[in-house]
Parts: sequence; structure tokens; C-alpha cells
Amino acid sequence: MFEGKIVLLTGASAGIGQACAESFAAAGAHLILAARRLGRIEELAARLKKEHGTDCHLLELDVRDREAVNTAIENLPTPWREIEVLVNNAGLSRGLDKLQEGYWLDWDEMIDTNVKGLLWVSRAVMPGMVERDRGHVINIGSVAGHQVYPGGNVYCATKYAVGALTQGMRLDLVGTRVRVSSVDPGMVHTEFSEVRFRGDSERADGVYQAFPPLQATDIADTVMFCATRPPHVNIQDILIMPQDQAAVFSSYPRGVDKV
Ligand code: NDP
Ligand code: 8X3
Repeated sequence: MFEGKIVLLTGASAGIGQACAESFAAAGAHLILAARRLGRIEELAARLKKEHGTDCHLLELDVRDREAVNTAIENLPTPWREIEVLVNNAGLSRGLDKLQEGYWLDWDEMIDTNVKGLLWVSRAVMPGMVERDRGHVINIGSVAGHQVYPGGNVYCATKYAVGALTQGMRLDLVGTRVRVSSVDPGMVHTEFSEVRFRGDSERADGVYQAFPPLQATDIADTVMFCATRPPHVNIQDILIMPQDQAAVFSSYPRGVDKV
């Protein structure tokens, strides 16, 4: 379905981004893989080449750096310029501190990555889609963009912002054939908690012990569902949760070994 089509994934070095890369590769896409950890995306590209014959173009990129984003997109080699699908996935949370005890550096990092990074990449890529009158932007939001939880304050605010930007993009693209979707997961077992708790693996692992969380491949499947609808269909927003997580802070403590 994506034979020879170009898909740009931010945050391709781990978790959901990596799983999406694998799914699009299996569907025949050519991939632009972007992340700060070049070694990770090099390894991924080598594996995808071996397993699927996928051609990859690698961008060692910090999405917070607006000039670097513009330069990277402007300087894409000719065969890589016509981006069909953009998956705005790069993102992170830092801490679970009460707002009155929070750290401004954490707030900057979350806002600069999750909101401004998504904006820089979209602003650089969307004009080409509009010009070609085709394309699909898929934003990875979160249940945290639908519900706020204690200590989630700024992270939740960034994901509410992603929801607003998704709606804004769709409205501003009316009359074009560019689609905009949002995939909003509940708890997914990735490096997300490891990053949130700054490498405290024990605390991070604890997050995923209460009930079976979603896997990155579940989100990749959902992204692929959005991306493979016929052109007259736009999946606007999918909220996808673990079966035991009814709401962001309401879950059934089944235990992962008792699935
Ligand atoms: P991971 O930590 O496993 O992956 C995050 C990815 O984002 C990495 O590839 C990382 O790459 C990239 N990234 C982070 N900061 C930057 C940056 N400044 N510039 C470029 N890339 C960056 O987490 P997930 O896969 O879980 O997270 C992916 C998305 O899913 C995020 O937007 C997150 O908010 C969202 N999400 C996650 C949920 C979960 O429970 N896991 C639930 C709902 C939404 P690198 O460090 O190499 O730059
Ligand atoms: C990540 C899910 O519940 O940790 O967006 O905020 S949560």
C-alpha cells in the first residue's frame, strides 16, 4: 500500500516511533527516520533494510531546534522531498511533581519538544503537502490530552495543546486533500517512564506492573489503520487504552502475570 511512498517519523529511535517505522517498512514505505540518537536509528535502518529491503534517510535531529528542523527538511535530497505521511511522535514527560513544586527546566523541555517541536516539523513539512494537494499528518497525542491527573500538569497541558493543534491543522487544511489524524494512547510500555523518572528503572518498571499495558505495536497498528483508509476518509481522533485502564487514573490492578 505504501510502495515507494515517503513517511517521516519523528522519535523513531524508540517505542512507538520505532514500532511505526517497522509497520510502514513492512507496508513498503521509504522512511525518513528522525531522532537525536543517531546510533539507534542507524541500527533500525540496517535491520529494516535486511528484513524488508527498506530505504531509509536518517536525520539526527532535535525537534526543539527550529533552525535545525528547517534546514533538515529544506535540504532533503530530491528523492526524499515528497513526504506522504508525517508521524509527529517525538515527545516526552519529565517528573510527576506538583505544579507548585515543579521545575521550570522540565516544563521547558516538555513544552519545547511536545508542542513547539511538533509545530516546527509540521510547519516545515505541511507546505509541500498542500502544494502537492496530498498527504497525511498523524499526531501522537495522549489520554493526557483528554484528562488531567495529579502531577501531570504540564505534560497534560502539552497533550491538550497537541489536541488543539490537530483540530487547528484540520480546519486550516479544509479544501486540500491533506488529512490530519490524532492517535491518543493510554499507558504504553516504552521508554516513556524511564525518561519521565530520569533513568530510575525500578520506578519506571513499577508503572507497568499493575495491569497489562498497551505495547508500541498496538499504537503502530492504530496509526496504520488511520494511514490506510481510502482518501475520502479521515480518522480524526482515536483514543486507545489498555483494557484494564478505564480512565487515566482508574484501572483494575490485575497484575501483568495474570492476563
Ligand atoms: P519513548 O521514550 O520510548 O520514545 C520517545 C521518542 O521521542 C524517542 O525516539 C526519542 O528519541 C524522541 N524524542 C524525545 N525528545 C526528542 C527531541 N527533542 N527531538 C527528537 N526526538 C525526540 O516514548 P514513547 O514511544 O512512549 O513516546 C512517543 C510519543 O507517544 C510521545 O509523544 C509520548 O508523549 C506519546 N505517548 C506515550 C504514551 C506512553 O504511555 N508511553 C502514552 C500516550 C502518548 P531521541 O531520544 O533519540 O531523540
Ligand atoms: C502518556 C500516558 O498516562 O502517562 O501520555 O500520561 S500518561
